[in-house]
Amino acid sequence: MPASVASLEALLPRLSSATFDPAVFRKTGVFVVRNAIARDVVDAWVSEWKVFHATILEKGRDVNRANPVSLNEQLPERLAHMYREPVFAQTLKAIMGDHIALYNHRFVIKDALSPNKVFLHQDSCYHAGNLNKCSVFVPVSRVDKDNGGLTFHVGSHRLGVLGDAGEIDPTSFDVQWPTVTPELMPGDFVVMDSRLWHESGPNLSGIDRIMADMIMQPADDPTGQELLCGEWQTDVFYSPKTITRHFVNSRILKIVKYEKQLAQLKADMPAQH
Ligand SMILES: O=C(O)CCC(=O)C(=O)O
Ligand SMILES: [Fe+2]
Repeated sequence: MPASVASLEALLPRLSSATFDPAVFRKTGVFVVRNAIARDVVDAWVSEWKVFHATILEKGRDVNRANPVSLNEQLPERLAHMYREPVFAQTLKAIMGDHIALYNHRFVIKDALSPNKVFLHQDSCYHAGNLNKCSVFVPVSRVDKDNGGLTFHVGSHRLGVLGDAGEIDPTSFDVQWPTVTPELMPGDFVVMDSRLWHESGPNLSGIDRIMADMIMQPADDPTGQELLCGEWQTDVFYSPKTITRHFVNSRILKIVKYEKQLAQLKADMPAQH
């Protein structure tokens, strides 16, 4: 085992604490900040989620076909702007500097309509702009192994962007990273380097697993959506949400084209008896 991986094992007990430790985070690529959000703020999020979920479930929600855990529905006001709570940018200053912006804010949920596992992957290959982004995962319910909590492959961000997007085979590498599946409660949050490998199991307990996934980055990135602290460090911007319009041809455009062709071929096939 490389010495750097042996030293990661030793860091595991230190990647979860009431105080963010940037030196540990740089090596591990993941850190759990415990009990760090004001109780009244967290309670308001939890109760707003309960009302929202009851009402969307009543109507039946539109499950995202490409990524079932990623919530499509428009969030109510307070949940839509959770990322503005100062503790998040304040924490990230230690690794990103004084000027920080939002890249994307969404919810990733495992309820009765999206209970399945999420395969091992890194997020960076799906992002536009610079590669120094972090996810801040904020639980709005209990999160543990039984309801499909995230497992992180500690230190794997060191391999950088792997150059393709999809399910990673961890056994194919010479180096094996230690894994952690932290139990989380509302009030905690996780900081994860977007290059870090992560996955999650199915929701077996049936207790809804609800988390916000807010991606933050230094404010010099032209894909910034909203300034969180400091000042903008760029005067050019573009939106990652409509990225295909900037391509004459691309992998995404090809997949869309091939899927349409496949659906047409299936529709044209004589019925099987
Ligand atoms: O919600 C999960 O368990 C994982 C979601 C995730 O990693 C993603 O959508 O990129
Ligand atoms: Fe992910």
